[in-house]
Amino acid sequence: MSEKLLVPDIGEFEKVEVIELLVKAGDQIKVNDPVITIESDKSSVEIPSTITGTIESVSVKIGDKVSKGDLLLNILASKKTSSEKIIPKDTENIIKEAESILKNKEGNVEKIIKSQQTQKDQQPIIQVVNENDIDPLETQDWLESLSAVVEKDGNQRAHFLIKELINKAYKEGANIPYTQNTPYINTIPPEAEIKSPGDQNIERRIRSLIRWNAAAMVVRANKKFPELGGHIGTFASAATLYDVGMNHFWRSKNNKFGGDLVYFQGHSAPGMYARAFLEGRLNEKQLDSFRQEVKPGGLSSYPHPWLMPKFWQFPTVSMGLGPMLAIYQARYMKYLINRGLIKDEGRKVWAFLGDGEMDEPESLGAIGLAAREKLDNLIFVVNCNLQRLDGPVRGNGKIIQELEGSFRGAGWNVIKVIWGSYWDSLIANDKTGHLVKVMNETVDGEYQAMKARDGQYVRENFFGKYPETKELVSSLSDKDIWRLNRGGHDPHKVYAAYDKASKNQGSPTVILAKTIKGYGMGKTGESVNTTHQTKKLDVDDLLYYRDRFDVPLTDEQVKNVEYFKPDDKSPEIKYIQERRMNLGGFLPERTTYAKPIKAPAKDIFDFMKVSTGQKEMSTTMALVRMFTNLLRDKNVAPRLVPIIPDEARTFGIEGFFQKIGIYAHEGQKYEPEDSAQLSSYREVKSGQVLEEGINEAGAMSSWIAAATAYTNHDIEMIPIYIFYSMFGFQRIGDLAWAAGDSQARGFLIGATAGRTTLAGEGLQHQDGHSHLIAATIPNCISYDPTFHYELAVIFREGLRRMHEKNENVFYYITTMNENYAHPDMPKDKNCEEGILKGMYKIKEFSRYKKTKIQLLGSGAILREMMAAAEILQNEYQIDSEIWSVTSFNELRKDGMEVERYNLLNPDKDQKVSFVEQCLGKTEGPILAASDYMRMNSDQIRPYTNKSFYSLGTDGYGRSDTRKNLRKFFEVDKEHIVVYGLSVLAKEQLISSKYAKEAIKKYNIDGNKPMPTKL
Ligand SMILES: Cc1ncc(C[n+]2csc(CCOP(=O)(O)OP(=O)(O)O)c2C)c(N)n1
Ligand SMILES: [Mg+2]
Repeated sequence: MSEKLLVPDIGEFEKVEVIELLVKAGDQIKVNDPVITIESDKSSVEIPSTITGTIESVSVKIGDKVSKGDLLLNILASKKTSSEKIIPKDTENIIKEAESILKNKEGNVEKIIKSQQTQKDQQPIIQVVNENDIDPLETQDWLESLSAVVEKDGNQRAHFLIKELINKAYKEGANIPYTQNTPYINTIPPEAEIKSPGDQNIERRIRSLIRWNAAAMVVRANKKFPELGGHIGTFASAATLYDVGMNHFWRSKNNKFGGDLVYFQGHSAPGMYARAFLEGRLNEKQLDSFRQEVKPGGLSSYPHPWLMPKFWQFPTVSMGLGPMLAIYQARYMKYLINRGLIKDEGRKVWAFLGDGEMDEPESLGAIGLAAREKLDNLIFVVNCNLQRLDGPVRGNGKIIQELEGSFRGAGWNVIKVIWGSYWDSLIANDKTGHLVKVMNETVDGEYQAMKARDGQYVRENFFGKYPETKELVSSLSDKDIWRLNRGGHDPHKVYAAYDKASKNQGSPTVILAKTIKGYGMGKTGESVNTTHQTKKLDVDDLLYYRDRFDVPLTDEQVKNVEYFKPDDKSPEIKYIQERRMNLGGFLPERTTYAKPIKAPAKDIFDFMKVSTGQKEMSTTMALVRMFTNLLRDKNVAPRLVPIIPDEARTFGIEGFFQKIGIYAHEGQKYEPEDSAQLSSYREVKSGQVLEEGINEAGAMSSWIAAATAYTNHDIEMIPIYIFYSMFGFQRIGDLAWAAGDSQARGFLIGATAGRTTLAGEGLQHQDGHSHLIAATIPNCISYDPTFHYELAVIFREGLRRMHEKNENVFYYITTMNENYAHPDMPKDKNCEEGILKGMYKIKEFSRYKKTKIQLLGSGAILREMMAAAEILQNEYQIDSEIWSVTSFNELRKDGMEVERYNLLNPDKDQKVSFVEQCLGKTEGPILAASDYMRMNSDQIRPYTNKSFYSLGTDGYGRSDTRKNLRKFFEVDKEHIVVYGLSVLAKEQLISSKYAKEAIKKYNIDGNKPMPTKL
């Protein structure tokens, strides 16, 4: 039966141009195959078929303008498709998911019953009632009823009743929020702890050696060169947290398994090196080159993949970035799984964070996303040693309780590991609840001070607070009291927490582990405010440290600060090796087995190398057209990861919503308001677009995860993050730096770029410096193209270098929203090379052969240069050569290198910079301009011997028309003419009267202050 394919609802657009016909009469097509591409002045989008069959006739041609309801194709339908409502592809998945949820629910009931049974055996924790209690007897009644419920029906029932009571109270008007906190005790009661299968004695010995060697490497480095620095106290507090993970939980990448991903706390790096030393991965010489990296083979101060590319996986030392990067890493892992690109092997992302670090806004900034996305592959371990660099994290409060509230409120599974095993019996004997009361009441400042003193002090100031607690420890000696350990130093408690965290389903987990900063460092270094800075230990401290951890070294060896590594055949080394082999290999370790992606054939970009004729478009739109084409390349298409922070419509890429879908782990549970439209908002579990919301830091973290998938998941991906250029480097600069360190590969697109090109948005939005910030990152390659063919050449080369040749660079490309016609790509064979190196000659005016000027224009301002050149020729008989500068940054890099070579090789043939190769033999001075600060073009000033002048957009942006803005910043064609004439006069090539006349002619006010002052 013959059916008609009509233009669907395309939103507010009408009379939209057909720019591509993707099918012809006689073709077989299926539902969803794209048939034509249409383009409005803002965006281009493919129209898919809703009919399967053979095309009888095509009713439109390129250049036609179409609106909703117009006829596109007549199709001989092979199935009755059009009249049936198309069932979205995902429906089947949704049904399957629903079924599996139902199944799980059944299983959950059993689990709940089981957990109720185990809970039954647990001791209820009795809390002492508040001092403000007006009726203690009534309180006692309620508490006893509750205890009876716990005993008879278990915790779940008790919890249910409490919740009902709260609801009731709320309805009756008592709307005081229910606390997010639990008492200041461990989340896992002793009876529910899963026991470690490890040999505790041997593990303690190994841990002691790691502690010793970690401290020794810092002390030795600082003995040699006191300027080197380093940290001892942080790892001392975290050794058990790392060791339990290393011995029992963290699985390495190997040929059978993708590996867990661990973000180590930056300044605990010495501990990781010390373990690698025992594992035989590093030798003494390498330990001795800690923080001395200039000679090859040194160990970097902190985790830096750039400096130790086979060891470190994640740069974490700029605090606050690790937590965000880990969350987005876990989310990206699920993305790859849901898109079917990697297997679901139950891999985990672990992130180690300091309690002080949690004050960074970024640290908590993305925890809501982690819960929303149900990232049960994510485990945070916050080492709560109660101290940061200067002093207590929360002297007057309790960091663990505060973090518990924040994480629980966000929907995380919270496991508190506060007290060690020695406390178990005391807590069990706390029949009156006064011990928990003291624990709740004591603030972190006091907890810290206690560990800087001794057992007697703790007896008096902690247990001495109430007669009941004093009595509780009456039979313990001061030494016994001192031995009461903190949860984070107890391998049993840590094991139980890790085990529970690893098995948690449906939410991310945070482990809040209480420890002591500088644990074991004695009087000078333990729990004192200066612990963080301690990098030298004197002989007495070292002897104490040795004795504290029973390190088998003689006094002499201690005095020499010798490392200790047992014989390879010793039980310790055998154990450590065996544990790691059981877990698949060593960690951290950075490898990649990703296959390169073949760059698309050149012809995929051919359409961008021919003139657009009369048609005007922005480079942003040209980019979107290019993406649409790339999505037709079978190698590239599945690997593209478009990332957008809520600006798809700004950049005209909302067509991707339907075409490749927005990633949503739960699919789409609602029918979108615009479901009838072609670019309707489509969320899907296997969606390709990462729509991050108004969240540039999150979007950048996603980009980093995708841009390093080649090493973390052994799959090469092509992330393209498109943002308002002003909210790029300036906003997320430190993450971009971390991306460079991580050896990220991918594209950053600074759209709506330029100080005068984005006209109406004003000061906050107009970027005149992102290229300069981009230039600070050594492996970031940046371009400011003007025409669509430049963009095509740059993009293809980026794909080739990064994703085919696996160079560890990333690209920053600015695109604009100014519409103009794009010319043919010049036929000159050197054009392509010039585009990539940073400049090429685009036009020459040589009618008069008297006076000449070299005009260099970049991005949006190139067209002003071209217009000015025409005026100079026609009205002033000045010839010119116009150069399109695609990258001042790349030209500068070349210039620096050439200059350096020449200075270091004064006796050899001197090289010539690319700038000089282009301009050296040309006539006349140079006038350069871009839509960025003068500093941008000034970058190449040293690399040419010619006179050089620059124009730019220094100063704050403001809103106005493009024309007025360019006039204000003096980068419009009239100013270029005036400045050009003035430059020629200054160089004594023409009389100054021409410039003077032009100033008058164009109404230029010579007394106007610099735009930087306005
Ligand atoms: C963004 C940032 N600011 C400052 C620092 C310097 N710094 C390194 S460690 C540290 C204190 C860390 O305290 P905490 O997070 O509690 O870790 P701990 O050493 O106590 O485990 C500071 C201020 C940094 N690395 N990164
Ligand atoms: Mg701390």
